[in-house]
Amino acid sequence: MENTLGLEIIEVVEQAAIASSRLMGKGDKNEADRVAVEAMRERMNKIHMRGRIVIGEGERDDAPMLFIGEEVGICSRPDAESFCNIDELVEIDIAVDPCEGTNLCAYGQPGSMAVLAISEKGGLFAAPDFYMKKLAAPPAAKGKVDINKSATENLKILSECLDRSIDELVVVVMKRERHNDLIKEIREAGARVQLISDGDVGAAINCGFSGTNIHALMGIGAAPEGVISAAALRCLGAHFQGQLIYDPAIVKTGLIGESKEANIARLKEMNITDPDKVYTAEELACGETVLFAGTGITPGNIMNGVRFFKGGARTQTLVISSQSKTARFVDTIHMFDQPKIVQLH
Ligand code: VTB
Repeated sequence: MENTLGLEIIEVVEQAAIASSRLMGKGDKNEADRVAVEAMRERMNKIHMRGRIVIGEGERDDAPMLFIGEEVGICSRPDAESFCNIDELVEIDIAVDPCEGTNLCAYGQPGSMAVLAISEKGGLFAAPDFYMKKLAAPPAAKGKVDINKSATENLKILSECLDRSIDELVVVVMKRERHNDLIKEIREAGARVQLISDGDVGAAINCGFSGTNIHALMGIGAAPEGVISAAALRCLGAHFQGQLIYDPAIVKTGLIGESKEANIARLKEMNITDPDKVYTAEELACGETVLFAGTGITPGNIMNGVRFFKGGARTQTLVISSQSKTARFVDTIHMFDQPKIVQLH
């Protein structure tokens, strides 16, 4: 799967990032997202594959494109039998976030990315559009830190695993009211906090690489993006745990409705009978083959953003593979003014 899809998947995230970056700093996050979705979908539909969106822009009714359940790829077309050997094609599940950190892009702030994760069918947890309590940490702390432990305890464990004192640790937390106690606790434990306004996928991935000066991500972000983070961290052998947050009183954003009971019922309908289950990276991205790809829209810690020049643009993409155990940084020059060879189909 990796060999045939790898390069094309890179183009999918590159195209989404280029589209969004044209709207960087324009103050319109919905438009920055819309163009990324459109570009991602257009490129995805040129790939010789049978893909299905498992994490996308939402349910069919309110998301016209890349909605959950949407089939993508040339071999999902109704006339596919005439040019694809359908039975021999592995069915692929895809989790996308065409513009992760839409606010960051809209306001020209660092850290927005076009991201996706793919796996064979059933290989990615179809997370509901809820929140998720997350804990990400470097490979050395994998399985040792624990989301059920307090931040103070986890910082002690991290300091042992990384062989550095607690005051040398940096924890990323999203600046939200719901995190006030967490931020206080981390500071009191002696660690330093990097507050971000948005974009916890990038922050989670930073934990997977040494040299980023980011040692943990703690706090509550969106659940679907948690699966994409988990896919990347699983491939990197780093730590990720996620626990669904279904009680609106905890997040207070109004985005997950008014009632905890109704949310539990919704989870039951999705066959999630233990709503408090803590998922590991390996459970959220359980497929045999998992691939993550992300292109910087605005500059980030480990990746540059899209840079335009006369007649083209330059992008940087991170591709992480569970199969080849590689994390590749792909630096691409896009020559817009050169004619392209048009592919058939
Ligand atoms: C966003 C976004 C994150 O979670 O904040 C969102 O920036 C949910 O949190 O990157 P709020 O509703 O409080 O804004 C993420 O999308 C991903 O987890």
